[in-house]
Amino acid sequence: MGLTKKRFIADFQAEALHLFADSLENLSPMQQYQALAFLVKGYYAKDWAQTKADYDHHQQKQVYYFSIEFLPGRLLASNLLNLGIKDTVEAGLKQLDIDIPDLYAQEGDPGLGNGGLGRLASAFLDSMAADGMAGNGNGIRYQYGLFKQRFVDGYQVELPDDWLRDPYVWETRKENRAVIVRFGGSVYLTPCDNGGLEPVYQDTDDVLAVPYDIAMVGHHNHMVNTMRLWSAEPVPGHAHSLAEKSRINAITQILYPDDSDTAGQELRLRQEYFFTSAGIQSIITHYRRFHQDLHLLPNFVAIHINDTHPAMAVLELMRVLLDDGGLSWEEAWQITVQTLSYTNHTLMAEALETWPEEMFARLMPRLYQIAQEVDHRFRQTYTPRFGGELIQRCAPIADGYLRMAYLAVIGSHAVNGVAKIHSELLKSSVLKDLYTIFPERFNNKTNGITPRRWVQVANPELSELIDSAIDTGWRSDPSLLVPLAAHLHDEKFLKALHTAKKANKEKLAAIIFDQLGIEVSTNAIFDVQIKRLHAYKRQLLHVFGILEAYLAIKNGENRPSRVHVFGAKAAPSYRYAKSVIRLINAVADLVNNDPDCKGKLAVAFLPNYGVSLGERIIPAADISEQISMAGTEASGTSNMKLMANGALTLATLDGANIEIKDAAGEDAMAMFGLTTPEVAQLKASGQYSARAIYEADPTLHRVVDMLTDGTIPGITTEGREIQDELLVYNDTYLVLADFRSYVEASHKLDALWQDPIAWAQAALKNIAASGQFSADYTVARYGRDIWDVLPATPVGHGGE
Ligand code: CJB
Repeated sequence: MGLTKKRFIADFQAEALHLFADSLENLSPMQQYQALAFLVKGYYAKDWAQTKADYDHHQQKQVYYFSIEFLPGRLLASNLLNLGIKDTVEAGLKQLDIDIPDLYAQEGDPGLGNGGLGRLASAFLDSMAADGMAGNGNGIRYQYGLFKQRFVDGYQVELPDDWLRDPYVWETRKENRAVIVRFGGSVYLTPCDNGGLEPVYQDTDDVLAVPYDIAMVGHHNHMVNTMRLWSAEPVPGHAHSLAEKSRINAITQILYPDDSDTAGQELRLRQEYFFTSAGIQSIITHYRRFHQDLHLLPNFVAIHINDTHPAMAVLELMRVLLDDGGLSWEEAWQITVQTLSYTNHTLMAEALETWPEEMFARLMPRLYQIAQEVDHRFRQTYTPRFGGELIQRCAPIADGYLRMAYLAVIGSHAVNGVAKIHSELLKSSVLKDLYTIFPERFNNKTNGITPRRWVQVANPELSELIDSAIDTGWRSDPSLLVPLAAHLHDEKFLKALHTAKKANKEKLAAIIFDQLGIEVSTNAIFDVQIKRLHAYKRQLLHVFGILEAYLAIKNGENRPSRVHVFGAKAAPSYRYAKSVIRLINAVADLVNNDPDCKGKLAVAFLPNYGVSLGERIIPAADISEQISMAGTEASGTSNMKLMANGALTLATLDGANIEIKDAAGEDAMAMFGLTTPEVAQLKASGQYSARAIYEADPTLHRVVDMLTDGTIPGITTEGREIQDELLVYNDTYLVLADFRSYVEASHKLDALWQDPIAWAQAALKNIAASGQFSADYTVARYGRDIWDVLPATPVGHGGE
């Protein structure tokens, strides 16, 4: 977009006048932000309309990414970057004497997701736009996003995230595209004119689904895609009691704050049907504006099921094709399977959604009928070849429950995991039986991230340094980072890399001081673990590493100085996770207030981790902790973001860590711990004894004792609970088993730190190898292998 600084300033002043009837300098930073955001919205409006018109005109195949979570992050800076006007606008803001970081910080960060899954969905929308693929998001406009986290006396306290209190500039309400979603009531089939049967609905609860569209601006390509989020409202003209109205509004009121366990919650089931039905209906309505023949749907539409939450897309699409489209079962089924595809994000048993038949039938009676028929036909078709036992194990309905992951696999033509190891484990464990039946459907799509946000926007210091070494091509095609490795022996460059990191550490240190009152030395190693708090992610192992170092320091040992930075929210009902939060904060108090630790060891647990805080922490990290028990973390994506910013990964061979190792090289990171087969074998043997390890390792013994012996003040209950999990319940996630090798790997990094050039070389290897994890390539692979949608913009060489 050809914008001059002068023109921008004039536009900005005009927008301020238009919106607030005042001049820029009289506006609050929030008003200035709003004026700027509206202006930017105006800058891309034409492209947005044109992109939609072009898709329709060319009847390009469109992807619809259905996800119950999206975490887009703040959009102003990334929109400016994608429009190619960020430098110009910032120069203008500077001339106007506006504090740029403060202006960006005015924007709210929509927390419409819990963690990795939601962020991935948003990265994919960003990348589809960048690749020039016709990609749409379909989700929920929660009135309250994920809770805001505070710490009170070290405990997590959850506050509501009233993110719509200030108008959200980027959304556009599209009332003309609203659809009705029907819940409950009863349904029966009656003969219709064409000789078939048609369903008659009685006493249904109807809800109006109103879409809010948000632009997904492509990178330097004039393409603007759409994320469509649905809001539940009473149907105008229907007489609703107050209670009914509030029941309707409740559907899109809150995001469930548990990223893996919402089974059995009726409102959650309503949410799932709500956005799935609204999405499918609006897709079919749009399709029918251009096509008569529903058989051709898979040529023009790909619908992706992001985890099982939208898995009833299988049933809803069948319903529309059968009941509204008048197709036969066989025809409808073929179209459905060809149109749908499914990504699994976890092997954790509690995250594999199941719904009680009774609840499902009550809320969605017609879908339940269809589910029964799917189940019936599945059993009938495959039992002769695979035997009743196998079929019973993987049928969509069994033992009184609908099993959504199985339904998703049966109703999709493609099923993928999110890292190589995860995709293999799906085939050998949770989806083994369905893999036996449908081997050709299974494939891997390793996750990706968007370096535009995580490097270009979040880390300008590093970005400019990279430009100076290899020019700017990497900004559009991150695989072009590979030649950076030529600077491996360029001391000047390595020192500059160190300087850039240090500048980011200064900024993070200021935030740590500001929020926690802790002064940290930027000469220290910044050791970062940022992710949801889960037992399997083993923040506890990290804490044990800190306690090991604490004891060493108390013992007079000299270690390189470290600052441990945590960011993690716990599901409000997840007791163990909250105890670990309390523990981390208590250890922080212990260490940060001990004069012996001054300048040597510090712990900073920053509250309210999310996309925006991640943008501050990640550029400043020296070490990236990716320490889940092998075989539990599907992929991870903070591992990729941290690597791209030059952090060295301290990791188990789990998820995408394995692919990071293959890309960056084993000497550029520190691997440790039991491997997935070793974990499986140890568990299967029944020989694991956490207590025996505890008894045999004096340091570990001491560390575990510290949980309850009063060394760490204020954690009587929590310390006991955690200790019991280890010694009484025998340490489900093998923290004690991996402790020794974790500490050794960590010491290896300490040793490397003593040689700043060697450290910088390892950081450089990570940066140079990080381009392959760009989500631009990931979605291009989805397009090629699953959706049959090709990028319109060349995506470079990151493909497999
Ligand atoms: N994941 O964030 C979630 N929520 C879930 O319910 C299940 C999985 C995460 O998805 C990420 C994106 O695929 C993965 O990188 C991560 O390993 C997984 O835990």
